[in-house]
Amino acid sequence: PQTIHLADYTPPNWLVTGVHLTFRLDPTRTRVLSRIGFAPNPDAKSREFKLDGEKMTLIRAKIDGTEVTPHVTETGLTCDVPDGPFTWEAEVEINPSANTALEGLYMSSGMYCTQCEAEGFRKITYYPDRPDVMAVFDVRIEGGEPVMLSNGNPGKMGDGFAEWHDPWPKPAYLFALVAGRLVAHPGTFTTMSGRDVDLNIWVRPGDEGKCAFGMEALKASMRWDEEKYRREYDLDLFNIVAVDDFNMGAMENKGLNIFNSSCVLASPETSTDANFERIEAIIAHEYFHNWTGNRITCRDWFQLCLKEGLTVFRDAQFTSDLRSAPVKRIEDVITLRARQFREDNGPLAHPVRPSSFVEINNFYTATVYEKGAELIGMLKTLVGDEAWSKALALYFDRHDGQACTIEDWLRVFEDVTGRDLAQFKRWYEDAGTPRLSVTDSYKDGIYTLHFRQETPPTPGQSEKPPRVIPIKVGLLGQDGKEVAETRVLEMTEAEQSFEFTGLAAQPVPSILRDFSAPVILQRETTNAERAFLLAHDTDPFNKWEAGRALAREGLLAMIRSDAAPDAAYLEASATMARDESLDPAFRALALGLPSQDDLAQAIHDAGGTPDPQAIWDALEALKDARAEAMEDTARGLYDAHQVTAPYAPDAAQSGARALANAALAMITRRDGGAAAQAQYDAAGNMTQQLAALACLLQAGKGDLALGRFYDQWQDDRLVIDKWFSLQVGYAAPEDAAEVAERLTQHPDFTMKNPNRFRATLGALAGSPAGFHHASGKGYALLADWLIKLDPLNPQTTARMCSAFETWRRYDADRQKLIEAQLRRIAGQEGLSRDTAEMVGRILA
Ligand code: HT7
Ligand code: ZN
Repeated sequence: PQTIHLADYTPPNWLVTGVHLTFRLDPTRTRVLSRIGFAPNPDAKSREFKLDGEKMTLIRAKIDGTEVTPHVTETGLTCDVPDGPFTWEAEVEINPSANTALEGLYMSSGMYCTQCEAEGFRKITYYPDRPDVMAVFDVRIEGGEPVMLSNGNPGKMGDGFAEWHDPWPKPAYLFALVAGRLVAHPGTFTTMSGRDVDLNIWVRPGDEGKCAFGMEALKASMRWDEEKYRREYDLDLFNIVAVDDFNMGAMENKGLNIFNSSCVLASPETSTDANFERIEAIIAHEYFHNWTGNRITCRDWFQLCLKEGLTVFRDAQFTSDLRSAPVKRIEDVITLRARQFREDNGPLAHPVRPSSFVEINNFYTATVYEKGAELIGMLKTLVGDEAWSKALALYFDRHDGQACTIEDWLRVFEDVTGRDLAQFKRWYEDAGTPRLSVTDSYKDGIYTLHFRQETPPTPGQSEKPPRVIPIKVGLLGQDGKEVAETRVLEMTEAEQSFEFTGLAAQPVPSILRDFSAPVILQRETTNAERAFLLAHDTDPFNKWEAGRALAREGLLAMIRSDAAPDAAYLEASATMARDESLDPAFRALALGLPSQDDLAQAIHDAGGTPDPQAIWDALEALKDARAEAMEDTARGLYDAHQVTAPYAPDAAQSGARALANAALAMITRRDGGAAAQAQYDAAGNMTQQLAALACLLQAGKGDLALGRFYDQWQDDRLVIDKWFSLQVGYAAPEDAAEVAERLTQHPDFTMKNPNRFRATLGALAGSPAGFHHASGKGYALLADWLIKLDPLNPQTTARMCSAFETWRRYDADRQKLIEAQLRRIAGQEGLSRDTAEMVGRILA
């Protein structure tokens, strides 16, 4: 397969002056008629005319009305064309029912829908399918479906047809079409300039009752973007459609966002508080793309972080404003470490802006999205809030309607601030997580922090010059009071010292407040100091971080040397949990323990070999010890945080439920499940029902409740996904693979639905002790299913291969077992380019 390099970018030979598409829908033989205006690009070096196109039959093609015979291959066509502007017409036939890859035009639950990012439009018709070709689209849909939608504003609607006009030039990846038996949950929004916009969430009949929350989230997003960034919506209509079969979370098609139904449908009975928060964030994310992604798009797919990093950053700001900023920051760092640090420290490490790829779908990664957003956050910290606002205003103004690069983005900041951002750009170009080690000293009222940065080599990159790192630091006195204002230290050298003067005594430093840079902080410190920061730090992130470090150190001692659970940790976390001045949501997060994967990475980083079973045992032992030490505290917390008001998925109520459920997990370890059973029986919402079920499963008392849960929810796919994943996630390590295998035989299991596949096999991959069980049965089962899925859905198969990315951390026996499975996958005849690339990189 061909590797594509950023350095080889050339502008398109031909520009598109307008697109007219007619769809004659048919489940197996859809006809797509295109009429496209082309004009030579003055910036191009060649006039060669090439269109992308895959998995379609060309019926006829014309240039300026005269039939032509292009040279057609598996990936597109070439044709002799005039020197100047001309009109291209083509008729192609495609088969949506046979499209199980869920890219291009496909069927989901009897409805037609599309997914074109990144390169799906080329499965709909022949086109220059690249993001720097932007055009105005007119679409006519024929086929008699009750609802027929496309991008933009509605045009003529008649018996059996619908016409749509999108006035905003867009790349083909933002094209969308949906048709089928759908019902709308309507709404309206009046923009800041007083225009009324019609809003709809389109769902399958029966799901109407799960749209109200999404609609409010959409309106809140529209208002927030106006207030925060002066960004107004620019069409008369904004449609969202819920689709059951979808490879990712959602897609920001212009005026017609398409969502995985799990990321938009919500009701208190069927969705947890975490589901609500995620849905709100994804609706915001896709809406915010209207400006960061759609109006200003990417020149090429190497620039993906330009739209994704910025939009993730914006959606995080939105959630922080609507809910709790510290809680959102802690949640984001937990995910960053779990997904991005893991990626950055393994064979799949790549820069936020990669310089080459085989299959772009493999680069919708935590690095591009989450680390991309961290880079935006660092840039904002470095330039300050005022310059940030000016730069964003200039970016929107200067680049509206353009397909841009990271260079364009950084130049805006250079122009606003006069700073040279060349060193900052390394963050986009160099993969790997910097290790930031720090030592300190105090003499004559001067406190000195000495930092050293080093980034380990990553695939294809051995040398890593120093980057600019914004390090937020606060200082606490021995009485726990702040003795200096939080300062942003700007580290630019490999080693650098910073002084704090006028201090009466040696302070306790609080370093990397708010997690101001995506680095691994290394500092020799004591558990006493960690406990002190947990008790006194005024920076919520570092307060949480101190508790997390205390737990981690105790667990590592238990794993390494069979130490007993750390009494200091148990004491400090009980005190924290009882502290009524702290937000319950924060306390719930602070009661969370490092994940099995975090601990495995920590052991590996320290030069050891993680034993997944030992990690599991230590976590279980600590949870048991804590449940015993905090028995009264847990009961007190549980009783005190019962919500009596009608259910609302807001920050306050979800925080209370999170704390009560954390307490319930502790209580269950003492009472064997009595309180959990009572909660299960009385639960009026999914947050409480699912938490109680999880406790019962953990206690080995879940069989009855599992059966009842299935009977109650068998007609609700999204709830049944939870039923699948919970059973795998709560299985004992030695049983996890068997449980997953048994579930793949269940009549409700289907590998054609990515949500169900992930709920079952993704849950196994996400349970380290079960997945890495010494028998190797977890590896074999996952490989079996990836091999089965690949011919149907390469994109989802390839993504799930990352379950194996940490394989070199483990002992020789496990490595051998994993390698054998990876080689078995790699050896499959006809393996997709997506999966071949992923397995190849993991094995390299
Ligand atoms: N921009 C979208 C990314 C995407 C995607 C979504 C659904 C299915 C396949 C996809 N490929 C790429 C989603 C986003 O980041 O907002
Ligand atoms: Zn996005």
